Amino acid sequence: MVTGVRPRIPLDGFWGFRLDPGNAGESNGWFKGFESSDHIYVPASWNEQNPDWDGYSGVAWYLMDFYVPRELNGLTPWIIFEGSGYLSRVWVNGVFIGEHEGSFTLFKFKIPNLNYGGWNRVVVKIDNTLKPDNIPPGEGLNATYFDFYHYGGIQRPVWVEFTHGCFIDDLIIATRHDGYLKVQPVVNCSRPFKLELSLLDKSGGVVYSRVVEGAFEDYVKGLEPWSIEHPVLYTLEARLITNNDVEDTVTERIGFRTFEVKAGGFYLNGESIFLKGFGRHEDYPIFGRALPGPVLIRDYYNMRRINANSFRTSHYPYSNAHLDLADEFGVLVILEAPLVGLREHHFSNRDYLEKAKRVISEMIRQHRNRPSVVMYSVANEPNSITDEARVFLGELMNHVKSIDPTRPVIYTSFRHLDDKALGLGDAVALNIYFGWYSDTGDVETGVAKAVKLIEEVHSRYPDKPIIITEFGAEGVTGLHHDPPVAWSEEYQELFLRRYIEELSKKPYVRGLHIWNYADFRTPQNPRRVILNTKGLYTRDRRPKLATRTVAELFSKLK
Ligand code: GCB
Repeated sequence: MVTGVRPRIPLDGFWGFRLDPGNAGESNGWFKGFESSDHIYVPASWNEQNPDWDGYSGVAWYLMDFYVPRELNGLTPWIIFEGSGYLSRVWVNGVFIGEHEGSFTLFKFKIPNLNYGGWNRVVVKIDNTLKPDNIPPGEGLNATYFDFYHYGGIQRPVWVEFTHGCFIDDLIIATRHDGYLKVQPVVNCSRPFKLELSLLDKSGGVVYSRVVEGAFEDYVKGLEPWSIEHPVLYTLEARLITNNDVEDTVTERIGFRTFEVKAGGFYLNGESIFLKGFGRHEDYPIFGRALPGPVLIRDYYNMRRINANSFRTSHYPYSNAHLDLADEFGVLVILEAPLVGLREHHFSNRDYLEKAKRVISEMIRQHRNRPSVVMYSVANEPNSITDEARVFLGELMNHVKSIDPTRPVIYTSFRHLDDKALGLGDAVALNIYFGWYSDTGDVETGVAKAVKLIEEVHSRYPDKPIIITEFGAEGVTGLHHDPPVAWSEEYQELFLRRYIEELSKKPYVRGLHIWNYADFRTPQNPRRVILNTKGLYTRDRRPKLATRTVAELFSKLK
């Protein structure tokens, strides 16, 4: 997503907060302001900031007062939420300005009534009630249709930003490693305008410039491609000119790279690449569904140490900061929509399909210019054993291609050979747990079943590479046992080692993503010890026994 070089007032910090279990705040006028002695930090989930809010998933209110300097008068103000929810309703100075559904995509509203040279009040009502037609769906905090904690709140940054009347709303950019560059500007302006574009290298030198009035494509000479080893980024700067005045300036960091899926596998810049890495989560003690900067940095260094080159944003699109670092570190990302836990009733529901398309559009719009994002996943483990499910997933995939034809698309399957949609993706993505959920305690039988399964899948879809998007076993940190029995760190190590050794022998398996990078919180459930402990690292990022093995095996996968 482009960043405006614009005046901006960050609203991160301590906000007023109040739970509203009876949903009475709106009729009592809380949108003008409310009495409360509770405090909360934004961005972060509310749950772990106070033990009393931990298991709360209903309505809650946020309030922040902010000062706007007089000099900004005459500009157009926007309030921008990078992610909050599940439902967010927003008022500024007592006036309702908009609402948004979904926790993981950016949204913004124009503010019609800002006080300049004075104080302003933003009030946000969040409703995090889990319902069967939410994205993702569920029926309560411990009755989710998915295996991660249903955190709530304003979980990503919030800010107020100012534009002129004419502004650059977006730049849709496509690149290839041979220097191909395509830019489609989306400009909001009713007057004649032109755009001055410059491409800058890391040191700020202009390597290409051009004046345009609309979309164009070109080849830029002398560029260094973006790759895993050398993730070279350039800054595309666009200035909007009307009557010789610069009305707006935006920038986007881009990289020149080509990613393709062919029968032989995945190709980055024309070279075959094995995707090794993880499914992950945004989950951290106290912060909830928000990873603080130092943890993100640690995560990327850990992934580098362990020789991973990729991850999937299971099971929702991650924050801008998270994915900015993927661009910087040269990590490939499968960007997954928050469509996890879909059941039969979703597939027959046209309104749900439209809602799913909307969230996919928002996700792609936000992250499509990133070199790190190489593939989309439209859903995780839909129960796709009916023709209706196949049609539904097919529509989602067509929707993706209609917005962004430059990237391959998959969904991840747990119904395997019973899955009616398996061949629809550009690659086949399987989540496999033989040796954990079945054949518990017997890794060899589990691995043998996994091998048999992929042989059968390959014989059905010989033209599609296979990526195992999940495989893993619980490993409770500090729990040791000889022989390796289920739940011990030794069992987890054995499970991962044998899966990687055997599955990587198949030439058509071109990706192995361990479930999961780190332990993460789950609903309360007899199969979970507060956390899902399939992490290779603990929730606070300490390594488990299996990390050394995985680092060594990953180093050999090419
Ligand atoms: C899966 C899900 C993932 C779970 C995992 C598990 O298949 O995709 O969300 O956390 O299994 O550990 O059961």
